[in-house]
Amino acid sequence: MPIVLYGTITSPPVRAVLMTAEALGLKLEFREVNLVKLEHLKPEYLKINPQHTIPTLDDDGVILWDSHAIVAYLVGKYAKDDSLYPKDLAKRGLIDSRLHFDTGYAFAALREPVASSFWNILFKYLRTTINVSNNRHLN
Ligand SMILES: N[C@@H](CCC(=O)N[C@@H](CS)C(=O)NCC(=O)O)C(=O)O
Repeated sequence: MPIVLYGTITSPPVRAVLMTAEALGLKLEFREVNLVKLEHLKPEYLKINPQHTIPTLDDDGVILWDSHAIVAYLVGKYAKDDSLYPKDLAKRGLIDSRLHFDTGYAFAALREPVASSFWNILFKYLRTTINVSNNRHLN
């Protein structure tokens, strides 16, 4: 069974998973989820990830989302040694603190302005498209 990663290449959390897979020498089957086409809100995607975020991993039925959980899982399962995610609790604690900093502060700070302008642009586009198609009979 291939290890399947759902996402889109421009997403920073998806790239974190791709970089981790590369560091591990792991081949992933990439399945595009296009946010602009709202593919992350389709029922079949919501069935595997009700939080409708990317990335989502499917490793032979083990389904995980949130890039931080995914990278820790991949390293725990497939790394040949513990250099990327040490068993030593002090070293691991330092890595965990950085991962949580990313979740709580770094990516959160990036996500808010990007998400709000993304949705603004999308809704403007949808409104224009709907107006154009509603008014088509007037032309
Ligand atoms: N903490 C999550 C953040 C994932 C996230 O917010 N991804 C964005 C794309 S970069 C997304 O899926 N946005 C669509 C949505 O939230 O509906 C992770 O690290 O995986």
